[in-house]
Amino acid sequence: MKKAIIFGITGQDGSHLVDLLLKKDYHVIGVIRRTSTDSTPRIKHVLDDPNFELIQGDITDAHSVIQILKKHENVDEIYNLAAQSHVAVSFKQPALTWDVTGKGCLNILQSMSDLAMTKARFYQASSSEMFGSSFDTKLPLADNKGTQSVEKYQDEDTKFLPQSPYAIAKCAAHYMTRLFREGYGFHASAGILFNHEGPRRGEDFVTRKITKWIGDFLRWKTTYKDETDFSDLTFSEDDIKIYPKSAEGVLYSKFPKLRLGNLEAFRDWGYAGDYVEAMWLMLQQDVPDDYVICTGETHTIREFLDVAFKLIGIDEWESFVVVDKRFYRPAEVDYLRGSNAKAKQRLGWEPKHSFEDLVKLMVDHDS
Ligand code: NAP
Ligand code: F7E
Repeated sequence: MKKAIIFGITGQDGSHLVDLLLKKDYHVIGVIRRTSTDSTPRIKHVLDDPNFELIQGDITDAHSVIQILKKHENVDEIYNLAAQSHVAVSFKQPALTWDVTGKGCLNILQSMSDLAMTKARFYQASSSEMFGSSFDTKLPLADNKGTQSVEKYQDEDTKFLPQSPYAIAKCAAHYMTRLFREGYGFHASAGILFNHEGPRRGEDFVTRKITKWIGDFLRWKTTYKDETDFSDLTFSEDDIKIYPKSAEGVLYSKFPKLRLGNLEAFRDWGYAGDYVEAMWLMLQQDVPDDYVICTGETHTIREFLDVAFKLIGIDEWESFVVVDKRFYRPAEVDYLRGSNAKAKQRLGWEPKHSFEDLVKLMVDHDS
């Protein structure tokens, strides 16, 4: 039976990866940091699995990392998914982000080196945020009208121009992973993953913030009237109001509008369940390497709103949303669209869910 350690077990990806590895008959050790409230909701369903165990540790504490690895020196695979992963938060807490997202990776790699764990394979969760404002261009074949437009994309050869403390910390961890691979001969790979989402996504990332709001809004609406009829709503600057006919003693009820930041950025959004498969595949290769994992499609936040609101019967979402400058970032990543040609060719990996599937999955889950 193969054995794997997952740092970041309680996060979105950690929870999908443990599902995948248990299905593949691994024994999985999940590293969990001490928190004052329960951080296991995403992994509740595996806590009693005999092939799963939790161990306490924090990747910023090199001592705790080396003790964990020492206890499991014969481990086959180590996945580092632990991070302060919120880009906007990284502008407010840059030093913490550096310690967790950057140095945390070094703490694992250095421990592997100190313990001479040359057999263990290592995965680093790198990010499309490392590209920042950088992209390459290609000319696609002209369409049947002879029109040829330039396509912007990022792949493994695109240079990094990070735009946030988060992205800078990820670049450091990425280069450290490469150094341990090329300098010390470790089987260390980095997946440069573009945004991936799903029902287990943290509620302060834009996709889940939108679908969670939609679910809460529908539940509020149904309390008073039919959820599919929106003609009985009125709108003030910050709120949506309803005047119920039957609810006794209630003159009106109000629900806060959805407050978002920049709606113009483009993201290449995929489904998290598909992406953990790519992480595993990278560690099954004879030769370690770095891979871009993405769908190859890009959409703005406006387009996400279009699809999500249409699913609940609203064609014009503008009056339900407030653009709030508080959610703007000091520097934005305007355009992300990956090319997954290398992953397709070498790993045989492809995303299984379309953009529309993803939005529906999330709206259905939250409604
Ligand atoms: P996430 O939901 O934010 O999960 C992050 C995980 O890291 C959580 O389990 C968290 O534990 C843990 N963690 C934070 N600080 C830690 C520390 N000091 N010691 C040990 N563990 C710590 O992130 P995700 O979406 O699953 O992403 C997984 C990884 O992929 C992250 O490294 C992220 O930066 C990277 N990534 C994500 C995406 C994406 O679109 N999701 C794309 C590219 C790269 P708590 O539960 O205790 O907070
Ligand atoms: O923002 C805009 C925001 O926070 C996406 C992380 O998993 O993917 C994620 O980083 C876009 C940005 O994800 C709101 O300005 C508008 O343009 O959902 P996000 P992210 O920053 O792309 C990468 C690949 C990672 O590696 C990260 O770990 O949406 N946006 N309004 C908003 N974003 C948020 N969070 N909240 C808003 O209200």
